[in-house]
Amino acid sequence: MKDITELLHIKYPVIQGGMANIATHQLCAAVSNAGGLGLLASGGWDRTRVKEEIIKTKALTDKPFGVNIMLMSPHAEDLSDLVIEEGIKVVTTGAGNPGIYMEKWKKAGITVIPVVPSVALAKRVERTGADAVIVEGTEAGGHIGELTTFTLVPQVVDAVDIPVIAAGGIADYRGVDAAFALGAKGVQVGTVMLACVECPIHDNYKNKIIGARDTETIVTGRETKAPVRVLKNKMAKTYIDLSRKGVELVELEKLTLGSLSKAVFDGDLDGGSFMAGQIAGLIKEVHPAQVILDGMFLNSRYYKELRS
Ligand code: TUI
Repeated sequence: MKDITELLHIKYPVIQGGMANIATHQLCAAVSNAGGLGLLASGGWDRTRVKEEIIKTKALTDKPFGVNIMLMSPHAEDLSDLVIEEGIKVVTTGAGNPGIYMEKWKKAGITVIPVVPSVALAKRVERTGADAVIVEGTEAGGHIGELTTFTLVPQVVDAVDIPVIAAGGIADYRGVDAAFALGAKGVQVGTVMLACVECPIHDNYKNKIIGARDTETIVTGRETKAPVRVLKNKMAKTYIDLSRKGVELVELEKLTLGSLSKAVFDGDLDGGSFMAGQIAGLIKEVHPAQVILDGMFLNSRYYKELRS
């Protein structure tokens, strides 16, 4: 089985999560320049905006980077063609089954790595040609599945023959070593990159992450098809009340993305949706992307073994 670093032509076996409104050219290029695989997010953006971000990223790095396509996005179909036209080498997907796009992406020579929340979907995407899977546990921030990273990763490792990349709850070298011990060949990180210098979010968002306690996240919309993990605040309470009252899912999705923008751009502490994973409580300082990735891998026993 190919090593993730060989598959993706990167130094460290780490992918940065494709966080909507957050994973812009600044963050993506910083992670790629630091030796990981930076990703541009696409949730909430149309074709024109994603194309702009791709052009800006290409100007900031000559290292590989990828695009994440959030499959619930109304622009997913458009973006599925854009990545081919722009010669993007790696596509990750989230929030759905990318089956309908697989054939054309594979024909275009794209390395496709879907995020999966279950063994069943991991097996299905392997059958349709996925090169690897990102197995995301419920510890993650944003839209999540039911199972924990600790339980899901080894089950998927046993069920598929493609490399497994673990996500959800990983923010330092101990998380990396735990993921590798479970059989993963790489990790994806999101929350820890929110607290990186190059991450273009409001300071209130970064401060909320580094000030978070272990119990600070909550899952909104558990009764909808799109549960989302956020830091607790007034907005999270409003969302939970509305979804309990049975408000339509599309309305809740609009509310989610709208309030995410309020968090990211305005730092609106009451009205924003501060998506973050359970590992936020471990993150105490803001560092450059390079310092975060060096710390994760140079201290990792498994990475040292891999290199020796
Ligand atoms: O996608 C994410 N995290 C996200 S997307 C997002 S934006 C958003 N906007 C409005 C409502 C909800 C979200 C914020 N955070 N992570 C990857 C992920 N994918 N987590 C869970 C899944 C998933 C869930 C079901 C992947 C596939 C899936 O398949 C169901 C099926 O079709 O079989």
